[in-house]
Amino acid sequence: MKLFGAPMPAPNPRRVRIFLAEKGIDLPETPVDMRQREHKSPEHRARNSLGQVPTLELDDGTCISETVSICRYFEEIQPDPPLFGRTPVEKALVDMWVRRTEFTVMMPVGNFWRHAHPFTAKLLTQFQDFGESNRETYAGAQRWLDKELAERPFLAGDSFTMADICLLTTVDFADWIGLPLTDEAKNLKAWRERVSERPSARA
Ligand SMILES: N[C@@H](CCC(=O)N[C@@H](CS)C(=O)NCC(=O)O)C(=O)O
Repeated sequence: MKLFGAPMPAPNPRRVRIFLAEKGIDLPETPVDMRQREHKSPEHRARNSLGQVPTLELDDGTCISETVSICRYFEEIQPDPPLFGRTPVEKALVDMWVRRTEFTVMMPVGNFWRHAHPFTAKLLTQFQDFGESNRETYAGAQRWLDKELAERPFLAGDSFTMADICLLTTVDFADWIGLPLTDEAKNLKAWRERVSERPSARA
């Protein structure tokens, strides 16, 4: 089995590394050099036709892409500790918060990265006004999350789950591209400190 990924600050491969660290699964990452555009090479596109990382290649040659799908695979082969919930309700809540993180938090961060960040300017056609507009969208997402996290220690409830992994990697990446958490988001900041103390967060 081979896990193709890229180091920090790439948020998606980090999600898998944190997930594996929480599970205690030792699977070193095979680096794909994104600065050299190796993720767009024919060799990597044969594993993942979108030319993205992470991708997991199984011993029989099956390639699984999409971060959450890769993590679900590991959850199935090693259920403990559970990171996608135990009961039907917990599982649904984790799923809900993973999707909300992807659509409501990661989307504005990704749009800012693609359309307003100088690093990506040389890689694609940017729509700067649209890119900049995502600052406020992300700020609104923070205000919303701050209220949610006033009521519970982790995003989907009382336990650390895949939803926390998705959100932590998103806010850390956002910070790196110049979108820090706002001072008002006190519960969100406290949550970030709490989950960042876990050894897996160093992955
Ligand atoms: N939906 C995908 C997103 C993967 C993704 O966007 N990965 C980034 C690195 S963090 C990437 O490969 N970007 C290059 C590109 O999209 O061309 C997932 O969850 O795995």
